[in-house]
Amino acid sequence: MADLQATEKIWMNGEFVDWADATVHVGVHGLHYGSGVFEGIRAYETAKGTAIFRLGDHIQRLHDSARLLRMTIPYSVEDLRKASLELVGVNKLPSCYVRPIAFYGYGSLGVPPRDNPVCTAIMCWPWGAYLGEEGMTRGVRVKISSWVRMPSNVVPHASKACGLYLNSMLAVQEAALGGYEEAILLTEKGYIADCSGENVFIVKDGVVYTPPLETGILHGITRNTVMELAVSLGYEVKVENLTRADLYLADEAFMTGTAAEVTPVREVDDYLIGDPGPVTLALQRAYLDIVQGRDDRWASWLEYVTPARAKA
Ligand code: PPE
Repeated sequence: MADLQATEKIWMNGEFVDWADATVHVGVHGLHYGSGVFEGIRAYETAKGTAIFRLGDHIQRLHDSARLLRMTIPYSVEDLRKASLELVGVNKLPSCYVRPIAFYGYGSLGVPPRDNPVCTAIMCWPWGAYLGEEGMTRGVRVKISSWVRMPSNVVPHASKACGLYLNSMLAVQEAALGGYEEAILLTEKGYIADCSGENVFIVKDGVVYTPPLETGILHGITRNTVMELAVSLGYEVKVENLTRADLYLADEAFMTGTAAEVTPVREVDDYLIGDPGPVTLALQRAYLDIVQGRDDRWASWLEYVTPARAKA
C-alpha cells in the first residue's frame, strides 16, 4: 500500500486550503469516538480527460451514512459532487483516490454530540493498486479472520462510519501478521461477510455468487457495478449466503472495492484456488474498461473533471 502522498489542496468546510493546513484540534469528537463517515472514490485518466467513477452514488452514500448516525452534513450532495470535481482539477491529478469525510468537530466531549459542528473535508491523492500490482495479476492470499463482522444491529453497516473500521483494522492486522494480504470476516453465524475493505465474490460451475447485504456488509458500489457487468456478460449472478467451504472449494474467487477494484484471490487459509480464472479476468478487464472510459455503454457513470483542470 502506497504512503499518503501530499497534493496541493484539500477542500475543507467550503474552501480550498493548503494540504498542510487541513488540520483539526485533538479535542474533536470524531477522533475520540470515531463519530464520522467517509467515502472512497476513484478518478481515472480517460481519453476524454480525468473522470470520477460513480461520484454521485458515492456522495449519496456519504449522506446516507451520516443520516444513519443522525448527523447532518452541512453541504448538499450537489455541493460535494462539485467540490470533488473541482478538487481533482485544482490538484491537476490525472488519476487519484478521492476521500470525502464528515465528522463531529470541536465543541463538547462526552459520547452524545451536542453543539459539535460537523466538519466536512475532501482529500485526494495518487493511490496505486490497493493490494499491489502483483495482487491484481496473480491474486492475493487471504485469511479468514478470528474477528467476526460486527452484526448490523450493533452498528448499521450500510453506514461507512469511521468507528466501524476498527473491526476491519484488527482483522487485516491479524492477517498481515500471519503473512496474508487481506482478511475475510465471517458473520456470527459463520457466513462469509466481506473483507477489511472489499466485498467478496466466488465463481462455481460458471455461476457468480456474492453474499447478501443482510450479512452486515457495506453496500459496495463496486459490488453493484460488477454484478451488473457480470449479467451483461451473460453470467448468472446469485446473491446467497456462503460458507468457508464454499470459498475453499470455489473455482475462482475475487474481491471488489473502489480501492482494490477487482482483485483476484489465489489462496484462502492456504487452500489453493489458483491463478485468476476466466470469469475473474473477464470481469476485471470489463471493470477497468468502464472506469477508464473505454466502454460507452456505461458512460453515464463517469463525471469529467476536465473544465476545472484546464483552468488550473
Ligand atoms: N467493504 C468494506 C468494509 C469496505 O471498506 C469497502 C470499501 C467495500 C466493502 C467496497 O465498497 P465500494 O468501494 O463501494 O465498492 N473500502 C474503501 C476503503 C479502503 C481503505 O483502506 O480506506 C475503498 O475501497 O475505497
